[in-house]
Amino acid sequence: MNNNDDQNHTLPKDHPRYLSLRYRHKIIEGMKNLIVAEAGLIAHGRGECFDYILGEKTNLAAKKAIKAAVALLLLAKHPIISVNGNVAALCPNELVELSNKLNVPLELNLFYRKEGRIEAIKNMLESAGAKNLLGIDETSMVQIEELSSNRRNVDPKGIKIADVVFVPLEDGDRSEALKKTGKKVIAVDLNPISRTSIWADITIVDNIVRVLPEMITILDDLKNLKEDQLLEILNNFNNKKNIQNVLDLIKDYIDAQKEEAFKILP
Ligand code: PTJ
Repeated sequence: MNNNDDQNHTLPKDHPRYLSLRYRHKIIEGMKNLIVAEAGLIAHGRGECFDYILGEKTNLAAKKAIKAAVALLLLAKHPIISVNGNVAALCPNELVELSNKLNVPLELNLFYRKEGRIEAIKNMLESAGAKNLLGIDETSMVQIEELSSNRRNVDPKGIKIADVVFVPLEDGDRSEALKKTGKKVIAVDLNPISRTSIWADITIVDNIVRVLPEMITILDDLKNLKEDQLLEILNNFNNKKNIQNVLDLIKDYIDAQKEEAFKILP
């Protein structure tokens, strides 16, 4: 009898949706290995939908947000990169490379707790070369009172004392809660009008699989800048305006598709 484990994930490289399918299968494999929560599949699907109407490429607004985000991470005193199951499954190597190059720890902070998940994600990231992993020892966790979800349990050496929290894709209430504790939030979310996107100080509306490599490249450009030059980048960045530009871009993209989409027909 067939079950979910019998699916054949061999992907022909010339498939027109090859990349999209490859990432979809990483999420499915991640779920089988406990890295991704069941709801992570649905979250990924929602992301794919937004990615489609953004043209599946990094837009100018995202590039500006990425530059501001890297500047803020370089200026921060106690920055932290928060990790959930989807990000660990989609791009563990890039996550670790960014963490190591910035010398910023990765903290596991999961919405869905399930036995074995922390261990599975830890193993995945350590195989990718992670040196500085927090959020592993559940007995030493402290709480962020402003948050009601599982994410309230944080590492006393990480999110708890952080001044800047980099939050790749996730559910909605955390940017708001983190901001109420005086922290700055950098979010990556393909949905430009999610609560996460609206509350964040810097919102990168793009796919995490493209964002992390771009951040690594930009980091090489910015790492030798002086503090006042980094501050200038931040001062020139307006998050609300940037998100509004993304919304305009979606409108323009959909308008263009009224003709473009049909060009694949003979
Ligand atoms: O691993 P856990 O337990 O911490 O759970 C992680 C998920 C993602 C399941 C949890 O945070 C969740 O349920 O998130 P939501 O509320 O579904 O929100 C996910 C957001 O990420 C949505 O706004 C999606 O559009 C967006 N998104 C999904 N995939 C990507 C993405 N944004 C950027 N890149 C993606 N690849």
